[in-house]
Amino acid sequence: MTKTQRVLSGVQPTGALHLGNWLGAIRNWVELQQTHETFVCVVDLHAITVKHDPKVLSKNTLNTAALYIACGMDPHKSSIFIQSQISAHSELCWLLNCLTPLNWMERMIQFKEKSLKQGDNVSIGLLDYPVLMAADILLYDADLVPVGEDQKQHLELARDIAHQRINARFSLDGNPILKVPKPLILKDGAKVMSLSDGLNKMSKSDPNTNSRITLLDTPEVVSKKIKRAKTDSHIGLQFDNKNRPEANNLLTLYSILSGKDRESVAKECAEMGWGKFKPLLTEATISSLQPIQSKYVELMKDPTELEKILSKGRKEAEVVAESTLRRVKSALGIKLRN
Ligand code: AQP
Repeated sequence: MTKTQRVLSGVQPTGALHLGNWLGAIRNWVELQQTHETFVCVVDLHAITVKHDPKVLSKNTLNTAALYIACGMDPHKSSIFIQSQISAHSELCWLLNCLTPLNWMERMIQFKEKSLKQGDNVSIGLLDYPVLMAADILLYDADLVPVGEDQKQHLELARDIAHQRINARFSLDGNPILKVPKPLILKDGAKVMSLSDGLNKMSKSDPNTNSRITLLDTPEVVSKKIKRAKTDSHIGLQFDNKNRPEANNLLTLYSILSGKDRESVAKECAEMGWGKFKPLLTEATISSLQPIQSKYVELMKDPTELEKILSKGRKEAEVVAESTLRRVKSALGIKLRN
C-alpha cells in the first residue's frame, strides 16, 4: 500500500512514560504507521525548557525511544529518532523565531500554566517551546499531527506561522514553501487522568508518583498505586458522571486495558463497589503492561541494536529535514552552502 499522508509526533523525555502517554499518544501511532508515513521523535530539546538533570535526561531519552518500540512502533514502518540529533530543528526554530510575533507566544495557555510553576526561573526556551514544536512539524512536511486537546493551540500556531509568516510573505510563485499541517483528532484519543485527582491529567512531572502508573511499574507497584487511587463514596460505578471524575477515569482505563467496550464495562460495574473493582483494574493493567515490559527488557539488553534503529531513523529523517530547511533558507535569502 502506498502511504500518501505523513504524520509527525513525539514525547518529551521529562520522566518515565505513563499510561497517558501510551493510551493517548503512542498506541495511536502504532495504528497510524500501518497506513501513514510516520516520523516519531523523542523531543529532548523540549525537555530542557524546564529544570532538568543532565544524567537523567540522557537516560530518559534512550528509555523513551526503547519504549516507543516496546509499545509496537516498528522501525521498518516508521522513522524513530532523537530530535536533538538533527540540527535542522534548532536552525528552523531560529528562522521561525525571527518571524513570529511575540504577542502570539504570550497567548499560549501551556506557557501561562507551566511558567506559573517555574516562579522566577521561566526560561526563554519555555516561551519558545511552541515555535520549536512548529519547527519539528514543519520540517517534515507533515500532513497530519495527532493532537490532544492541550496541544491544539500549539498546532494552530504552527499552521499560522507556516501560512501567514512564511508562505504568504515569501512565496514568489504562489506555491507554498511549507506544508500547512492539519490536526488529527483521534476518535479513540483517551485522556488519562491522575490517579490522585480525576480532574487533572496524568503527567510525568507530577511530584506525586502515586498519581501515575508508568509503563515500567512492577506488578506490586501497579497494585499499590491502584489501591491508593482516589475514589468516592458511591456504590456502583458509572461513566460520564460530572460529579464522579475518578469513577469515569478508572472505568475508562479498565475498558481500554481489558479490551471490553464501554457498554459491557458499564453493565459489569453498575452494582460494583470499589473493593471489587480495583483488583479487576489491577489485573487488566498488569497484563497489558507485561508484553511491553518484556520487549523493553529485551531491547535494553542490546544497546547496539537500539542505537542502530535510532541511527536508521535519524538518517531517514535528516534527508527530509535538511531539504525543508534549505527551501526555507533559500526563500528567506539566507546564502546556502554549495
Ligand atoms: N494524561 C494523558 N492522557 C492522554 N494523553 C497524554 N499525553 C500526555 N499525558 C497524557 C500525550 O502524550 C504525548 C506526549 O506528551 P509530552 O511528553 O510532549 O508532554 P505532555 O503532554 O506535557 O506530557 P506529560 O506526561 O504531562 O509530561 P510533562 O509532565 O513533562 O509535561 C502527547 O501527545 C500528549 O497529548
